[in-house]
Amino acid sequence: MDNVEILKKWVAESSRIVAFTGAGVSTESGIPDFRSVDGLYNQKFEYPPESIISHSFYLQRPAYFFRFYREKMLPLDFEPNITHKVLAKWEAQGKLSAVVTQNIDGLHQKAGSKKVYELHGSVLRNYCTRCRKFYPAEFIRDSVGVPKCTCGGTVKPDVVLYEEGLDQDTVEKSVMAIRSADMMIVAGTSLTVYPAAGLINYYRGSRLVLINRDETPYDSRADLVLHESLGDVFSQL
Ligand code: CNA
Repeated sequence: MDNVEILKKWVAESSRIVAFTGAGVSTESGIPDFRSVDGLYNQKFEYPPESIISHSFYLQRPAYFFRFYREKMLPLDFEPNITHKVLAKWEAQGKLSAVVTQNIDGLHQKAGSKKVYELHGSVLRNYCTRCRKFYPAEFIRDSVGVPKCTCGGTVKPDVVLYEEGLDQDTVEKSVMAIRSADMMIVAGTSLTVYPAAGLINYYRGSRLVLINRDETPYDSRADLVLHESLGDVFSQL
């Protein structure tokens, strides 16, 4: 049996699949990831992208932060691809209990997934840091310079920047879903960003599947590894 056949069999036999996804799930929708050859980290900027999207940079140079954010991190007008859609279908069929994602693009929900734990937040939610008023992503896109609320406060995307902590409630729900999963599919992530990557350690089953074009530090721990394009794999499922 080849790897995709094994994967198909395991999916058919499972009823509490958890998908743990990263930026690689959305590259086939047209959104660049961070670490692929054509990803954001391999493009030339005045500062390393890791610095620009850190909390201290956001505080020190907000105008620069928002220019970069609008140009490179605000992926509006993109559509879910086959991977997002298959995961949503499995949830509707009662086979998948949750998607735990590092993505901030909202594409899992756009594909129809309901239970999505967004470890790193979402570009679709934005709040005034002073009065907590909500703003949609279009407000950030259409603003100039540092986006300001009517009260004068800065409107900040609900996205977890480097140096910022994860939302505890989201982490706890993710851990609960992963702990009770009978299969875990890790897809499109380099598994280098912590603490998110460490959540894999909560999986206790024997069907840990890694689907990623490049190798990851967890390859040797997985029960099945596919170094393939997600679109190629998921279009067969
Ligand atoms: P990453 O470190 O850029 O890794 C992505 C991985 O996906 C790489 O190892 C690639 O080999 C793999 N990959 C890319 N395209 C495909 C494909 N079509 N098929 C199979 N494998 C593929 O991204 P991570 O998610 O691991 O890093 C975590 C960061 C990236 C999170 O904080 C995210 O918020 C952030 N990010 C999110 C988005 C988004 O929301 N779409 C985009 C860019 C970065």
